[in-house]
Amino acid sequence: MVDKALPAGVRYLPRFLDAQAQRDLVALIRDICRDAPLFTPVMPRTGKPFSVRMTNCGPLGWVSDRDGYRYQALHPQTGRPWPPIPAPLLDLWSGLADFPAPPEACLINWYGEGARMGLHKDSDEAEFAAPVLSVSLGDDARFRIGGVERKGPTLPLRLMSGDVLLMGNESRLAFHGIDRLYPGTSTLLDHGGRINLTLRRVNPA
Ligand code: MD3
Ligand code: FE
Repeated sequence: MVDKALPAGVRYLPRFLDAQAQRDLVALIRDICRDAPLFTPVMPRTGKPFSVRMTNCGPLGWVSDRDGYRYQALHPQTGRPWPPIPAPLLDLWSGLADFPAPPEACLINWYGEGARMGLHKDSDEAEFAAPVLSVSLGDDARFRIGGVERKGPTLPLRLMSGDVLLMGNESRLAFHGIDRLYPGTSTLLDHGGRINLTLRRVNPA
């Protein structure tokens, strides 16, 4: 089983969400994007645009611009607070995260054809005792996870629509990224592409 080869601290729940739960989430995300439009983040200093578009829901949202990476309470373009995290996602966290406080941020990543996310670690949070909970929707993607050092072996994992992945403990600060999409592998999204949701605790409980 692929599960056996996963790094310590990773919990992989393939197809945890059934087709109806996936459709319900897509409808909720569509509403969120009407209020908090997707934006194209840029790399700190260089200003190079990401190929992934993003938005957030929750009291805090993750942003990247020329000034750096950070969490903030307001959408960078509308200046409004992010919409709340929908109840089904809060329930998912309560059921799976094994952490006594709710997530503060849900980063919504939208991948079109050709979008990818380079190897990185998620370290802008102040609370690493909480896991990151990820939900994949739409087209399959090749995810890659390594260790806490950038060098060293990485393990590829094909993420599919409805998959839930929890990164806690030893894996919380592991390097990871998305190598590529497999276009046309899901009919969930009308125009194809992939959505990834990551629920995060930012501040200590
Ligand atoms: C492993 N997103 O938003 S989700 C990100 O599919 C991010 O959009 C990818 O990496 C995506 O930061 C991967 C799976 C994931 C999320 C967070 C992690 C894996 C992780 C944190 C630590 C280790
Ligand atoms: Fe990440």
